[in-house]
Amino acid sequence: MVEKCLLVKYRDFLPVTPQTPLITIGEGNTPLVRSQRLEREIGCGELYFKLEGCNPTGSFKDRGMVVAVAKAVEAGNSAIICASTGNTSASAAAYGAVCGLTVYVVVPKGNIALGKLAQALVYDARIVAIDGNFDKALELVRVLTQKYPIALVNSLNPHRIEGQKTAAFEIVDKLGVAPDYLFIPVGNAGNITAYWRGFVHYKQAGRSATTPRMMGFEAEGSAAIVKGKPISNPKTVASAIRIGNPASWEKAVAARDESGGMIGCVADEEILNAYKLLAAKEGIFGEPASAASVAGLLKLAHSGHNFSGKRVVCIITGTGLKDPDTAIHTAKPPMEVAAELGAIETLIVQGLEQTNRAP
Ligand code: AN7
Repeated sequence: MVEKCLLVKYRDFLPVTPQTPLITIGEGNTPLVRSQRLEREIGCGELYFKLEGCNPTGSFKDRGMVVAVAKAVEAGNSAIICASTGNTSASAAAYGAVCGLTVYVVVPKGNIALGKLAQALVYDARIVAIDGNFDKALELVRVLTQKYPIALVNSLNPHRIEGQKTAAFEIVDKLGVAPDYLFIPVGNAGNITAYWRGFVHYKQAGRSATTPRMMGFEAEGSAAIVKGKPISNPKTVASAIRIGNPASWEKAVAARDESGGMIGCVADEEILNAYKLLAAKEGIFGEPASAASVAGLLKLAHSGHNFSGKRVVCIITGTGLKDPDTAIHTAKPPMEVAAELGAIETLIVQGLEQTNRAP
């Protein structure tokens, strides 16, 4: 049986009308996997990872983009535009391609992960690389969409938030209840806004009795919400969340306060540590920005926060394959030897001895 597409499955909760084209490239229905090792180490009741990197373009953006693009087509638009740190542009380019739209993406020059640029290129978007950061790109794109008949598909577009809230529905549908805590990276703050809306709507519809505490994490060098002021030159290794003036700032703060959660920040070192742990201990290769959710959980657990008996979900927002540079620069290089049995055997014997010595 073919799975129902996102627009059909959650139709009652989405702005889908009889005129909305029911497009799909297989978005949504992503795995919610139980932790194999970190759950025990942290001492929480149940720990799950929501693998949003399993969406067709490799990030959660596809959930919102399918709705935003379908609505743009319904409204008669023939072009869409976004500013992006990379994932939004890849997603816009893919859904725009399916619908035969002209897609413009404005990105910070030299500052988006290689895999994301590769995607936008192959999906045939018109890529404009500016000498400025994401915040500047978004500012320019907002002005352009007021002057020209081009649909804005950043998360300022309310259809994006509507689509992205379906991830919260899937979590409740799979667990049978809402989790106690939801850990999520925060960049432009659209996704934390969307999840909160999803959990609230499901509670209102009688599908869950509770809502989770929303635990958002910014990167320390880009932590505008935590610091309480925009950051003109945001910095972090996690290029996806290198954003200094989040567009959904107030909505994220409302999600935090209404849910009894928090918005904190994690240093690059903590992000990279979580990025490697997630891969080496759980077999999950998320991109650095995605690891901010896990880094936030580890930070709280290490500072004595008690998660025992609690059900915790971490959102892994995008796949690590998008950012090969960070992977190669932070991991151990391959062992290079001659193409001879003896040379490889020596390495294997050394490795076995180390394993046997390990406690
Ligand atoms: C992997 O693509 O902003 O807080 O332009 O790609 O909703 O912005 C990406 C953001 C987290 C933060 N994880 O989500 C873009 C863009 C990944 C991301 C975020 C992004 P928001």
